[in-house]
Amino acid sequence: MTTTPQKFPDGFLLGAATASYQIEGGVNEGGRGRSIWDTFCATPDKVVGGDNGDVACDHFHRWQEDVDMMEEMGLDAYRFSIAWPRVQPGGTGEFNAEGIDFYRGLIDRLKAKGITPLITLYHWDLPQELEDEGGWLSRDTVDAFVTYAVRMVEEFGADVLTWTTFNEPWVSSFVGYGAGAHAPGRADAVEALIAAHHLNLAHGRAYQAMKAVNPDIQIGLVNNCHTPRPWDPSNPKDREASAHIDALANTMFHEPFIEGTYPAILKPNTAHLTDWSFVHEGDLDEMKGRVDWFGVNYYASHLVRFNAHKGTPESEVATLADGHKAGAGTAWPGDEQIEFMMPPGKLTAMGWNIDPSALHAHLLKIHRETGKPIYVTENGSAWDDVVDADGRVRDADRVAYLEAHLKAVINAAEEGADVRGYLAWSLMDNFEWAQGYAKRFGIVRVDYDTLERRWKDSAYFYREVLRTRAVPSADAVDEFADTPPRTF
Ligand code: PNW
Repeated sequence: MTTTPQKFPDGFLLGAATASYQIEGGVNEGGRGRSIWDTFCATPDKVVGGDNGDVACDHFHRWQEDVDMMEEMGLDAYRFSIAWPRVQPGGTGEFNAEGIDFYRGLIDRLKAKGITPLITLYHWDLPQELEDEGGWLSRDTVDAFVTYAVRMVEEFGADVLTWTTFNEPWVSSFVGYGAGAHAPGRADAVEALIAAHHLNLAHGRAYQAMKAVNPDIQIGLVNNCHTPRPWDPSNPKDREASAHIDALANTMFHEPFIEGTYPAILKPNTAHLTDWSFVHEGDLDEMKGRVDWFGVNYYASHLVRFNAHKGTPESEVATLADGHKAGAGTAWPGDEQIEFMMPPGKLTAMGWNIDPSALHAHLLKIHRETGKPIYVTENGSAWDDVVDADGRVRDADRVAYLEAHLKAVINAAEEGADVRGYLAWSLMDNFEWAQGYAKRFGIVRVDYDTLERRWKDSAYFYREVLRTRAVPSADAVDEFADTPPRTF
């Protein structure tokens, strides 16, 4: 018996996402300045294989073909980020016309092909000069960000309506300043909280200033969601541990913009570390109400437990299996007796589990807690893909992951979550941060020797999703995969 596939709601945006440092390359071209990721990659033992973004996918030179490829796939939307050091090399002062022209060309071509551009202003590539002056520990960086954001709206606000200030402030602050596994590689739990607060403040201030330039734009904040569940739901200590992780990972990055408060449990839970005096009077007023939508980046779910004797052999830092535990510090201030347990089931090449039910639950949770429109701004999986003798990349695991998660999104929308779109991570294989090029998230394969793009089966599957506005069965891939495969 066949059932009619569920359709995406009318007007639902289906697309793919990337980020500047992960795909552009051209780091010394077009007047681009240095970013903290250039520095981090040049520091020994920070990135697997000593990889860096110098060439990446060479999108800086191949952007036209890349947009053509998106058109052929039928994408409604493309989420990309602007490299701040490309448009304002030092992070303050002069803007760089050549850098601005690069993004103008990209936006114009997307629009000419009927693809809706979504801009992210900050996907982690802070200009190095700002880091040298204290980075996100300094309120001067907050002001610099506002200036940069306003200028970008002046340049592109007439053409682009959907804007993101920050991609995953939790990662920028807690992995970059807490764990030390991302740039700038600092490892201090209190610095992580300070950086997080300043990122939130920068969002609030930039929101106000950007709206003053163009009240029509819709400004969101994109959060990587952790979906902690207590290891033993009947154990109150495990439930508390899970609530602490939820507050640090999720609520801390939306409650200020809805209620004008930080989650109540954070202060007592971190009182042994800080008195939170870095939150100045009036800061939270500059956040309350200042968000139009929330982005949800979802990959995996998390099992959390209390352990007075943390560090036992059976403990696994499952969510941090992507190298975040390589840093000297912690990504979770106040986690002295909290640990992440390896969830059951198959794991992706990142060591992350596969749990579409947690995406479904998280979308409904964000809907309940914020009432705002939601975009799934990233979702995808890394696998050790191979090119078969006939040139096909039969990434059945990625297709199955996509199918299951797209269905979870449709179900959440049908149950009332105001989900407006889904952006697959990622359009193509790219520089996976501390994992370098070793982990492949693309629905299109990139050959890093020739820079050729080759559609994986997941790209054909996604093209079919776009054509039918529904989720086809993963088994049907052979019916719509091209032979010979599309290459660019
Ligand atoms: C996101 N975690 O990063 C980023 O937005 C992308 O740039 C990245 O390529 C993608 O996910 C895949 O990693 C994350 O610790 C980093 O849970 C860390 C976590 C989640 C997402």
